[in-house]
Amino acid sequence: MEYSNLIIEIQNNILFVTINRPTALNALNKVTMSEINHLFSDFVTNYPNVTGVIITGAGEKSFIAGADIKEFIGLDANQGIELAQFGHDTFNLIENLTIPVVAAVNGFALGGGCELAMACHMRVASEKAKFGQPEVNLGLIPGYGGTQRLVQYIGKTKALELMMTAEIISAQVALELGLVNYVVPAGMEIEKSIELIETISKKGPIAIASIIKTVNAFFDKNKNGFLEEVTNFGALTKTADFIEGATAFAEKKNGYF
Ligand code: DAK
Repeated sequence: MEYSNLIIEIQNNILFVTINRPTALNALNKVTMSEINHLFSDFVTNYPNVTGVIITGAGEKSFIAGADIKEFIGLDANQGIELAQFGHDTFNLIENLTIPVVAAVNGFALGGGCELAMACHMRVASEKAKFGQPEVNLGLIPGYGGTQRLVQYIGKTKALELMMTAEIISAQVALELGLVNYVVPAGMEIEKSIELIETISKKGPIAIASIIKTVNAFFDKNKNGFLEEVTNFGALTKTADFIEGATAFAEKKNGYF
């Protein structure tokens, strides 16, 4: 499918997604959200050889400056619920993808932008990046999973403070709070994201998929994460990846190390 607000490129089996609305600082309007949803639905079937995804924003200033505020004016409660549910469904597709997804945060990651970055498995921030959930300034709360994921990453104490004060924090503070994995010099965020994906792609892909699935179970109130771990561990012992990895170790050959 041709996308109007996403640029998609594949290089060395990594799929790069650039949110491309630089004149609106890449704000997530309905079309962009639909395109993201379309891209991540049936992703593994459509892109069987892709080993990882990197999401970034077009231009030098912004990753994503939020949901498109101009589209929210005049929404009624039902439309609000529908939009929020669609946002949740879309970001859950990213979170549950069985290959690593890294947000290369090149600038503002505010509101829905911070929420999208948090749905990714890892975040690499440029030293210029800024993070925040300033919805309260609009009389709103985060609507794309931010109230839940921010607590998961940085704990209730600071999450409540950031959401209630609408404070925008630097990349360095985001690192100290545990919101991002790395802060790198401006312009190096894609390179560092590639390095992470290349490291992961040398490991057994079935085990990587299982790590994502099992860790996500911790946050799923309908699942017992420990039980999931036992079951998923058992399932991996039958895989060719395990047999190959363990045999290579025993024979002192290069395996997944
Ligand atoms: N939406 C729409 N347009 C935006 C935008 C946004 N979030 N952020 C920036 N833009 C547009 C600006 O309107 C401006 O457009 P023109 O006026 O040139 O047409 C252009 O991008 C450049 O922005 P600025 O001129 O403002 O650039 P500055 O460098 O001066 O300032 C800034 C950068 C990031 C500090 C500023 O643009 C800003 O404060 N932006 C808004 C940040 C923000 O509050 N983001 C929204 C967070 S709330 C929901 C689900 C989710 C959400 C809400 C509801 N439901 C299901 C109902 C989530 C809400 C949010 O994300």
